[in-house]
Amino acid sequence: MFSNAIVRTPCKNMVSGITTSTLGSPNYDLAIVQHERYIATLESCGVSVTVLDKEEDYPDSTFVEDTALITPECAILTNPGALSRKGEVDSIRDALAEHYSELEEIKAPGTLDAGDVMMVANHYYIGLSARTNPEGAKQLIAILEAHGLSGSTVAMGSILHLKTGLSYLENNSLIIASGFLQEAQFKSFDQISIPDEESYAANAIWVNSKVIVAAGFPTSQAAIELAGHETLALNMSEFQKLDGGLSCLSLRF
Ligand code: CIR
Repeated sequence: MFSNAIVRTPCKNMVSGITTSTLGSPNYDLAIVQHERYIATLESCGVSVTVLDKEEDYPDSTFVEDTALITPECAILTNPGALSRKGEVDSIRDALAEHYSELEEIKAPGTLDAGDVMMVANHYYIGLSARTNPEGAKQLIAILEAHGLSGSTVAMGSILHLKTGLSYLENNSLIIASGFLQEAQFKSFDQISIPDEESYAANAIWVNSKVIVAAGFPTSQAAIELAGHETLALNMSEFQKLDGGLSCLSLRF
C-alpha cells in the first residue's frame, strides 16, 4: 500500500522538454489541469500528496519518477541519463530527506532513470536504455543487495524507459507491450498484453488496489478490467507529448 506521493507542478518551460513524439507542443494550461486531476486521483486512492514547486530551469522536472527509486528499505537518488535533467535531483534530495534519514546515490559514470526500474515485491527489473547504463544498473543492484533486495537487467528496444512498456499491478499481474513478450524474465507473470496501436496504455499505475490508466485506450482498459482490476482513467495528452506517462509524474511510497 502507498501512503505518500511526491509530485512536481509542471513548469512553463515544459514546452522545451525532451521528446521523440510528433504530437505537438504541450498546452501548459491544460497540462496544469491534467496534473491537478492526477493529484486528486492519487488522493482519492488514500495517498497523501506532497506537491513540489515548479522548477523553470528543468523543463522535464514534472517527471519526478526518474530522479529517485524508493523501496521499502531505502531511497536511492539517481543520476539521470539526460544532461538537462541531472539538476532535478537536488530538490528531490531535500524532499526525501524529510522521510529518509539516509539516502543512497547512483554516481557517475553510472547513469540511471528510475523510469527504467520496475519493482516486483523484493526484486527490481532494470531496463538498459539510452538513459540507464550498465554501470548505473550495477550500482543499483549493489545497493539493493546491501538492503536485502535483488535486481536484474532487461535488454530494451527503442522505447524510452522500461516502464514505458511494462507496468506491474501486484498479484503477479503485468501489463506488457509487445516488445517485451519474448523476454524470458516475464513469462511467468499473468500478462495483460497491450496492442501496438495503444502502446501508450502500457504505462499505468497500481495505487492501493485501483489501477490508474490513460484515458482513450479502450481495448487496453477493457483488458486490464477483464484481468480483475478496477480502473480510473485520466487524460494524459499533454504529458504524452513529452513521452511521459502516469508513473513518471510521481514518486509513490
Ligand atoms: C524525458 O524524455 O526525460 C521526458 N520528456 C519524459 C520522461 C518520462 N519519464 C518516465 O518515463 N519515467
